Order: sequence, then C-alpha cells, then structure tokens
Amino acid sequence: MATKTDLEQETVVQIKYPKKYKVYLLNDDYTSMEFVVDVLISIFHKSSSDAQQTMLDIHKKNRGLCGIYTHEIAETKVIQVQRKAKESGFPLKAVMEEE
Ligand code: TYC
Repeated sequence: MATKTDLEQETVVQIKYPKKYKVYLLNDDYTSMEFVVDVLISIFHKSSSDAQQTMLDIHKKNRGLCGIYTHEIAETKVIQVQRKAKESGFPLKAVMEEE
C-alpha cells in the first residue's frame, strides 16, 4: 500500500457482530414429555418430529440445545419457558450461555 502523507487520513472500519447465546432446556423428573415437546414447538418453533427428538435428547443427556440467539432474544426465550412452566405447574428450566 502507498505511504500516507500527513494530511491523508485512514479510516478503520471495525465491524462488531453481536454475541450469540445458546439456550438449553434442562432435564428434570417431573415435567411431562408432552409439555416439553409443546414448549419446543411453541417457543422454539421446532417441527413436531424435531421437538420429539430434542426432548428425548434432553431426557437422556440432561440438557439439550434449543436454539442460538442474540442476548435479548435468548433472555426472552428463558423467561417464556419459565412463565409457561409456572402456569402449568412444571419445574422445567431453560438456561442461556454465551456461545
Ligand atoms: N425427564 C422427563 C420425564 O421423564 C421428561 C423431560 C424431558 C423433562 C426434557 C424435562 O427438559 C426436559 N417425564
């Protein structure tokens, strides 16, 4: 690149991508499988077969990835799960983790 004179200015463009957050559902012994499938469909917009598979994964491995979002959306998903679970009397929990 050519050498800059004193009068020339250099513009540095720095693009900062927003951090992404993984949202997981945690397994427990009390929440019904049907309820978890319903949460995965209604809150995480999964297809019925995908929701079924994810629920079984969580049941076997203790937690499962439901989606990756910006901070605000991930936080909203966690709150929506908390609210829906409370309304239905289940202890289901979602957690978020920086990617
Ligand atoms: N382990 C629960 C049961 O046997 C089902 C379950 C799956 C609960 C996934 C929570 O995130 C969960 N009824």
